[in-house]
Amino acid sequence: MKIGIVCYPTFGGSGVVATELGIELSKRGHEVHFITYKQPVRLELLGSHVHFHEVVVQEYPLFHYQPYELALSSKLVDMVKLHQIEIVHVHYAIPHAYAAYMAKKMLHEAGVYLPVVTTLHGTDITLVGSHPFYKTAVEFSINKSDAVTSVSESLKQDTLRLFDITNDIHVVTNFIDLEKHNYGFTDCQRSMMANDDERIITHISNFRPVKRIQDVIKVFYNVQKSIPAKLMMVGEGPEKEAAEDLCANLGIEDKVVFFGNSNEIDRILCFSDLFILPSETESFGLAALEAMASGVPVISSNSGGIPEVNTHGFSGYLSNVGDVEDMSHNAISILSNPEVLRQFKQQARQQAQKFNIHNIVPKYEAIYENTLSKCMQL
Ligand code: GMT
Repeated sequence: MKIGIVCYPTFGGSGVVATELGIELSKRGHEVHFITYKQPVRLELLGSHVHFHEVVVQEYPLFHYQPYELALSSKLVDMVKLHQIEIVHVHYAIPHAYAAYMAKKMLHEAGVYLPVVTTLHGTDITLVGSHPFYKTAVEFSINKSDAVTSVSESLKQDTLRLFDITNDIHVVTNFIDLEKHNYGFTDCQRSMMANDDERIITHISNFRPVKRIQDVIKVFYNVQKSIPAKLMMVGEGPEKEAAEDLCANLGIEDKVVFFGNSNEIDRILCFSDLFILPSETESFGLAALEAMASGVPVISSNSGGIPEVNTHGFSGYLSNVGDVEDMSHNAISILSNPEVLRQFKQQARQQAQKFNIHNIVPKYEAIYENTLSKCMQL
């Protein structure tokens, strides 16, 4: 198939999922065209099966807001015609599903039928999409998509609760390429980060309020009082400065490393002993899955789709949002006993197997094929 993929090319989970999906589809023989404003961060492999088409928005002083969705829908029309793209898969409803619908309409005028698959990722529904400013257009474009998927059952239920949805929503969970996460990798330069007797705790996110990164620091503060430990904070975002201040106020700044955004997530996870994800809400929690794939157990909140990813007492533990005491207690219970830690690490890796890329990507292929054949019959 010739498949167009529209996504945010930045460090967010939806962009990572879209990129990994495109790479895997290309390995499975499909021709993949990424259409977005920048080459996706994890897309190193451009080749005969993977193409990138840049959406350029010309700055014009009259516009207070530059019209990205207009440029995107024009680019989609042009690329579909030029490369005979058969189906387009948009990740994150805003504004991608809306722009794809416009492209579909324009192509229809030219006698070309373009089926659109929309994947809902989380904040496009729970935080941003359901806001009255956007709701009408988001609901419309979800209902006009030829197929809709969501990354967890929890997100599907949120979508049905927040919008008036007339379309079916298929749950296709996020996935992981286990071969990219070298469990048992020994050359991970752990000694550069911590002493042998110290445990390494890691958090990776976009440091937005929804991630509750102050809770990460507070849990770490409690843990390091009884177990020698270091904290790795990976990412950039609006809450970073406040988190640095909190570390200074608690007197633990020498035990916390702020990395910024990193392309070496697997290297950092390789020397981590525990991952903390205390989010207010999370449709899935891809970062937790990446941690588990590297054999890192997860201490998380129990909100949204996280319980579908992290199993309490097996791959880690779940607590109520904001229950720092419970999270600290759970973290200490895993880290204080080497045999318990070894077992949780093994179970975390086992849990990640449920989301093996080789089992999930065929589900998207089946959706593309069904959508294409349904559209042929119209
Ligand atoms: O977590 C974010 O703020 C970024 C956001 C995104 O658009 O990349 O993540 C969402 O999609 C990810 C990939 O499907 C999910 O793993 C995250 O749980 C989801 N974030 C939220 O629901 C807050």
